[in-house]
Amino acid sequence: YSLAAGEERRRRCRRWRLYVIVGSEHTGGREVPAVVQAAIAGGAEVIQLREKSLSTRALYHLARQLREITGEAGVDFIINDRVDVALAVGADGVHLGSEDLPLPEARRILGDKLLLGATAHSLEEALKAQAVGADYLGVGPVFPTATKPDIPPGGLKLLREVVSRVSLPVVAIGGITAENVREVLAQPGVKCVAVVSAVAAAPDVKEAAARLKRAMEGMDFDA
Ligand code: TZP
Ligand code: MG
Repeated sequence: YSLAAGEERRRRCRRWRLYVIVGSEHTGGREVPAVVQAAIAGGAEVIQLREKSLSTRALYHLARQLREITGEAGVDFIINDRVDVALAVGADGVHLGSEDLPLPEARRILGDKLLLGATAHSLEEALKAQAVGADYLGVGPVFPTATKPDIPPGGLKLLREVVSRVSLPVVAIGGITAENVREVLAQPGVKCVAVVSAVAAAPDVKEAAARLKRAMEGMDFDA
């Protein structure tokens, strides 16, 4: 039964095309819930709340609001770093990196319904995350990005390596814009892109998300 639950979780992630990450440092002073509403109106299918410096209570209140908005829209809601807050607000999943709870511990706490995403900056990290139970992988940075300047970009080559060696759904991240999204999704097996600044920092958030979705039109997601 647990195998079937894992397959169901991965199936859910494979439907994603546009994954939008929001946090108050990236919205240019605008309210995060308003930015999330606009991103969903523009076509985001997954929202991740990524807050690195709010108090737990403030994060909880914000996450509750986003759970309400995403729930009404039928959009998946993922919380970065915080297994406890994800459970508290009934989020759909958690995204964890190498400095967060180990994936097996997170899975034990979360039960078999919630999605567990992991960050991979290299093929080695991707293989490791798959081995310890991730449901999807965020792979990048693909391109240079001011949002994560400390990690050297792996390029499309990193995506190709990971997709050829890993069976989990892959979410490409890092420096992705409407200008380069087609070359990212042209890599066989890459069906979803995650963006921070291209949507959350755009002057017109809804239009920025819609522009990314339009740029994806006609791509063969079954390949
Ligand atoms: N992980 C790898 S790159 C990145 C994260 C969180 C930041 C992506 O931000 P942007 O603005 O879409 O380049
Ligand atoms: Mg983290």
